[in-house]
Amino acid sequence: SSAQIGVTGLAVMGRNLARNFARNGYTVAVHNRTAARTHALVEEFGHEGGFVAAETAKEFVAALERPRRLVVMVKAGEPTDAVIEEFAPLLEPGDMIIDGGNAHFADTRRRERALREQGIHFVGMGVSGGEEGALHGPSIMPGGPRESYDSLGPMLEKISAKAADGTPCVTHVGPDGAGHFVKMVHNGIEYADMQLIGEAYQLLRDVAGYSPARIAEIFRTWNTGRLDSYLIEITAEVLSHVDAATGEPFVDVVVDRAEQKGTGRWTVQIALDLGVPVSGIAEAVFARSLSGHAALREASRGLAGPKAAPLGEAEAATFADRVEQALYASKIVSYTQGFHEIAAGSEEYGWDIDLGAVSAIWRGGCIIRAAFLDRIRAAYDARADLPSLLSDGTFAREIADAQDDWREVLVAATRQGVPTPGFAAALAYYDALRAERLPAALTQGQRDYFGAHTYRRTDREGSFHTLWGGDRSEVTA
Ligand code: NBP
Repeated sequence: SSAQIGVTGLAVMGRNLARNFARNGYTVAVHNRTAARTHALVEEFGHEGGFVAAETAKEFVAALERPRRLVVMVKAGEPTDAVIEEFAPLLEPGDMIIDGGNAHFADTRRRERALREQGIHFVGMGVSGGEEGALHGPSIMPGGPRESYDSLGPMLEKISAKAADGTPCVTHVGPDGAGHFVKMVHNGIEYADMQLIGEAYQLLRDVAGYSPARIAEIFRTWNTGRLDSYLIEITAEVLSHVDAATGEPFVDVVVDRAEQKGTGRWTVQIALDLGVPVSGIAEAVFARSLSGHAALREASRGLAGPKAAPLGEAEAATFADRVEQALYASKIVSYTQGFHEIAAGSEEYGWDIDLGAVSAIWRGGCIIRAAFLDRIRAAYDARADLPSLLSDGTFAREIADAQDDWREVLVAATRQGVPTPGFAAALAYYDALRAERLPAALTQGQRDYFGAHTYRRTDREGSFHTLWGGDRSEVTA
């Protein structure tokens, strides 16, 4: 028993994570259902560090020093349960099973509860950064029992990404499903970021009349400012790429139907359950779904509407600046909504999640890494119980400065018929929050009319009902 950590499940993610541990000086036991993968890993990358290849579950467990740390990197869902069923009987109290897959946090809660009874520490661990991140340093979001982090944390801190200030992008997020919950919301925010970037691109293309190559240059410029982020950077790369076969811009030869694996959808489903308005993330999920409805889109192609007429050169440049403002303001709203969901999940499940620490570990390694996250961290560090990111003075001021342009962009989009559900949902959220009065009062009246659901009054305590079918007098409910 010489290995400090073990990884089972050696597809792209597991293999690269195992290599990352080995490159950082740990001896890593490696195992995979199909042993060929295990041998291939050791053959190809054995020179990178200390690997112990295990063919069977028994050999794998025997190779690990105690308390055992066993990382599971298999396909989320039933495969994870199958692996737990296989390994749990071979483990002893105090050993750790660390699930690095994209599990649903409710599954993680269930698994944690079951394994706790056997004295096994189950760590649901969100990992972001794709295969490159897994190898060179991901952002890591471990949940589970606090004491497991004491022994696991230092290893994770070694292999994780480091923020610009050198801080490891990993923290103990909270008990049981907290880590996977935060990873889920990370992915929801990622969907929203991508949708907003997509809308900015479409506006620059159709309203400003710019070519993909020119838009790539604009994104490169934006990437030197407050929008500095991995997603903006790769957007410029994708937009400037030219298809070798046709000589056309790559973005023009790709079928425009976006796919999804499910974490964005989960973010919205859970938000609905928690009653948290994540309208921007929802629009991003729906936009992908709509894009995939090929037959529906085909059947709707002849519907009436304006055709975008590109602006002149000078106006286009002004418009591009406005789009940057709209994108930035909408991004603030997306993160506001995502952090609201984390706060609500933390409250519901008693996780006590430190929102500042979450934004800090997203500064490096993960897909949404951005300079912006440092500012979110600063906002929560200044006030841990910030009711909303929008109530932070800096963000409120930035939105105030951006809003005229944000509105102008939406006017242009609406006039020219360019769909901008993300920008529009973000602005509607902002305007709804700042509204003195909402039509929810009318909604309450309607509900009372057809269903006697009662309402509260602005001037007196209590619940009331109007006798709509009678003399319309008011009674106390
Ligand atoms: P996959 O999600 O493609 O899973 C393949 C692995 O699962 C193989 O090792 C396979 O073993 C194993 N496996 C399956 Br399938 N069924 C099994 C079973 N019943 N018992 C034991 N092993 C089983 O791999 P991946 O893309 O490397 O992702 C791994 C995890 O990391 C997933 O949960 C994923 O959602 C998550 N994740 C992925 C990314 C990414 O960018 N790809 C990023 C972040 C998180 P075999 O070799 O014997 O078939």
